[in-house]
Amino acid sequence: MRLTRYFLPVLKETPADAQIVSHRYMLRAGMIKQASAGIYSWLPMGFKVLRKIENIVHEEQARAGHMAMLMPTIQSADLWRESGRYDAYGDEMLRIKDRHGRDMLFTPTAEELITDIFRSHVSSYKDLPLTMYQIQWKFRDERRPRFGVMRGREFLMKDGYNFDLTKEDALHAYNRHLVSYLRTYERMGLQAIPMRADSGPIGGDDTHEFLVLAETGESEVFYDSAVTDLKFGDREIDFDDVVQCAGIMEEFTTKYARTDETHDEALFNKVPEERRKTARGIEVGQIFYFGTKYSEALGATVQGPDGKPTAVHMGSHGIGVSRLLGAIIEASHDEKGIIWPEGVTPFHCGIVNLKQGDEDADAACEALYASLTALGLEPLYDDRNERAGGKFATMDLIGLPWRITVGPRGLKNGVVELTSRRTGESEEMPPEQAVARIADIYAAH
Ligand code: 5CA
Repeated sequence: MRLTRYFLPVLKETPADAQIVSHRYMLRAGMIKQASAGIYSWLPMGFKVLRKIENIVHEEQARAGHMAMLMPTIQSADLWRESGRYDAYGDEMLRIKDRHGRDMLFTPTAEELITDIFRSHVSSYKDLPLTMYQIQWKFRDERRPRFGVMRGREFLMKDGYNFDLTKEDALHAYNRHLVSYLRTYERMGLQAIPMRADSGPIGGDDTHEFLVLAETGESEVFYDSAVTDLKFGDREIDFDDVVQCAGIMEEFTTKYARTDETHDEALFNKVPEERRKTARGIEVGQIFYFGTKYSEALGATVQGPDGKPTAVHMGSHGIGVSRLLGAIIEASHDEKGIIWPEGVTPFHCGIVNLKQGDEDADAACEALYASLTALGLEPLYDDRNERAGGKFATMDLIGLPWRITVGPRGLKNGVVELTSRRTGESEEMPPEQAVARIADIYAAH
């Protein structure tokens, strides 16, 4: 992409109403624009990162054996009356009437609808286990929408639902989700720590939230600092392997890590003092096991091996897809702007032409652009007729992890400069070598 053709409405001024850094940078980098309180338009660069995050979620869900599907955002109130949540959900639910006066709502989550699909089509235990998920917009009329995409009213969520014959099977589904989420977040360059949490309006006893540590997080968290040493890495996982998934679950959830909702001072005090940490965190996902709460309310039963009708055991599992953009920026930025992790960056690298209009510089930039593109990479070429300082400031703000700087002086010596956004370190090398280095870096992502 050439910057002169791209819609990147960068703001020079820091928006006054944005209180946290991710919100400020998302506005300044022209990624989002508020449409009304807690509701945003996603401009091309913001949308590109959103798509990258979605793709990682889809790939990791497929790896765990879960099926993608899509349910409507506008749902009839009838099902929610059946489950008892139409009233219980309170003011967070946006209620709508259609032209016939029928009660509809904008979905805040989808346990009811998926359970209805299940009860209409599945009647035997032989069709279990079953896990389906969607990535779909949700609406919650939050009392205080704030911090940009972090606490929106409209937000994009991955919500997955498992149906199992027994509690034991459903707990395997719970562990499987936990394991798959660990890998999902790591691919986005994040450490998200599973913490024992409270289930709120979703219900159930077993629930973990995934928290990214950040000063601006809305949750207060208490943890044993040893949890931050745990890395998921490149493990080979067989997601059907009950023992392996349970083992990883144990590894990542045994050490003390809780949100304020479930914090237990006496237990926490058993952690050696120097490892006892209090911090703030951003909740980027939550998994639930709630047994037969919805299957009993909505009559989702299957014929069990004994021939008797059995209510299925369920869980639901969410990832805050749009919130993740904010969380990633909170975890990875400096005073100049965003620093995208390679896994989610909107463009793989920037090309900065120090002297637009110089024949050699222009030709070298075009050649770099063509070679990177031919390798399946997406460069963003700053081909504007602007001062070098302005070009660097834009690149630093939008946070592409790598920058190739091309100028007539370097070209006389046959070199361009490759700069890491994270470390600020630069290295001179021939253009072909810069291309090869960038290709190598992304081969691992
Ligand atoms: N049905 C379950 C799991 S599918 C559910 O709704 N879980 S949730 O309420 O925990 O939401 C899942 C994730 O969505 C949260 O962990 C959070 O990351 C994200 N989320 C929740 N509310 C908002 C909001 N107002 N703005 C942005 N993201 C949100």
